Amino acid sequence: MKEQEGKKLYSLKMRASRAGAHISGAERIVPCAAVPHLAAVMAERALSHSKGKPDFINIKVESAPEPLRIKALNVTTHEASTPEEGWAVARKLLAADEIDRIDEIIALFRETYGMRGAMLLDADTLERLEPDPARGVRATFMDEEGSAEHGFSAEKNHFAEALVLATKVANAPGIVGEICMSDDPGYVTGYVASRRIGYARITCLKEKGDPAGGRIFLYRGPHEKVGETIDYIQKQCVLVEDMPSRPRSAADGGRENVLDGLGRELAEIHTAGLWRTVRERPVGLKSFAGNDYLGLAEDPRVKAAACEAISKFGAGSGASRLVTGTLPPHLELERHLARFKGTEDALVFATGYMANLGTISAFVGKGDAVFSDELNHASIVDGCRLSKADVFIYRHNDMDDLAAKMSQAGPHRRRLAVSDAVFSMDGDILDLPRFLELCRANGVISMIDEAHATGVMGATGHGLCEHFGTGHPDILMGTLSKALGSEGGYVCASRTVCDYLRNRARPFIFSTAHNPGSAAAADAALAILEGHPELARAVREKARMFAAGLSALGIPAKTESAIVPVMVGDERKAMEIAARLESEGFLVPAIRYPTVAKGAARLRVSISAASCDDDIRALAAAIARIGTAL
Ligand code: WAQ
Ligand code: MG
Repeated sequence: MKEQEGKKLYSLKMRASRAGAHISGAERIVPCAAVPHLAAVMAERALSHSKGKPDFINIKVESAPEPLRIKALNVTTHEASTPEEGWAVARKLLAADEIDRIDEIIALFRETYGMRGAMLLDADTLERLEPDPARGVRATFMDEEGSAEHGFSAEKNHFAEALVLATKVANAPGIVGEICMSDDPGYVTGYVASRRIGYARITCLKEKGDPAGGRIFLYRGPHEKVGETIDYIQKQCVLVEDMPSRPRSAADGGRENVLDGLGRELAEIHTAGLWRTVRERPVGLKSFAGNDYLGLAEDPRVKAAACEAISKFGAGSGASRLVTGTLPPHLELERHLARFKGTEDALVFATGYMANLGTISAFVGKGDAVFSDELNHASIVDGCRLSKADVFIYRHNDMDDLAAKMSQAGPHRRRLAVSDAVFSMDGDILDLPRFLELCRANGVISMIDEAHATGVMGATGHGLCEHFGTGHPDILMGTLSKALGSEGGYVCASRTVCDYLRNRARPFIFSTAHNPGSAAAADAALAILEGHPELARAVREKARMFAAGLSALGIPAKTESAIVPVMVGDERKAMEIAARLESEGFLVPAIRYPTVAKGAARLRVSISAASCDDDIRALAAAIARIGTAL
């Protein structure tokens, strides 16, 4: 019973417009279970159309009538390099189909431009038969058989959609032919079709960039019966079987064919509640979402430093660091980072991800060993994978397990242990003293990632070594994109380590140098942090206050840094809470697999020195209220 229900067919029709002008439309017929994902894909298609953002999107879901299953028309492709050549091909094909007044019909074609539907024309007398000539006749209730299993793409597949329509219409009573040209300015392939011709693609019917497009259905038969034809075209549900794979022509190179299957995977992602979209950051919300822990990304001094460096040195650095990309802001920043962290030398990468990828893969390789915390950031995980070293993953922050793994590991040339200093999705901190001690005792290179520690941990924001009062690890990595308000990654270490990276870290060697504006901005932020050592303590204090407030309201939360995870578990529930918080004016991200384990979804609240105490209290109250109600 339940299964039957899941298979019941629905028609989904999407229509998007702006100021009343049509932008995009689509229809699919799918089983009940595929409806939610498809509705999302349709909305996405509407929102990303090349004609611009719609102000109105209508997605209509209705139960589909009993379908007729019809085999797809036979497809042929006719190459044409100009519209003239293309229309000559169309004439020849239609002539072979006993349509005589072809030139007059083609002359009428331009009258269909701008119509939402197709012109329905008596093939012999050229009378127009559609009840509403301004709108035309619209074919609906049609799709490929099994389209849900093939998956959907937010991109329009002109060929497949047109072949479905042409197959349905060619099988309508009295229809003897069809002519079609897309109104998509970028799509110049059109077609003529009938049961006899099949689906004949013509690779050029108009110039690229031309927004003209239209359709004619040709009818032959008694006019009293045209109503049946229109009914069939508009209401009969048709599923087209045996759709060919995407045609390979000079125009599309078979590209869509190669990408079949991606849509199915996306549908699975959606069904699991793991669908992700890129969206513009909403404005006007109280943000507890980013990593700008000290509010320095918005600081006028930091912004001015970036602008000044860009006007002096250019918008891009123009080459890799080792060629001609090294500019004064890079060297200044590296000097200051080394001084700030108390190391001999420092090296800046274009991103934190690259710093981890490049450093780990430079230090260990085949035959080496790397020990990595199970909750380390993806860039560390990817660095370990790229290195081809044997990877030993130890339980989160469990130094006994790390010790055990170190003694289990066989003879390796070089060994490296790497850990986040502050864990980005949990907000807890590495047991650095024991970590360093284990590395020292076992002859293992130590590396920590201070992405979320710099500017936050330690009495004056110098990081985890200051917090614990320990010495440095061999490799101290961090980012410029969090408390330092800019972007990029860095390694602070001995001269030897940094020289080694300059010669061996491929992301450093083969990336264009870090943007000079970003370098100067980070440098300015670092100067502010050095001038205001109280900022780090302030942000941690606020985060502790938030966690305590939440706990007092019955939602357990704790933190040692600026990050406060609020555990939810279920992915959809986490998304729902985040959406409700947003409607109350708070921006808080829901974090799901693969960023965290499946079933360990959470809200990730990040506190900034710029967050005000009233907002922090209000957020705790809102989370407690929404979380308890759900
Ligand atoms: N029913 C009737 N007419 C329609 C419909 C419909 N459901 N949808 C569109 N039209 C009319 C309308 O006047 C449009 O301006 C015109 O057809 C063109 O529609 O094998 O994309 O959706 O690669 O822009 C041909 C593919 C693509 C050739 C055609 O048409 C190939 C296309 P569009
Ligand atoms: Mg179109």
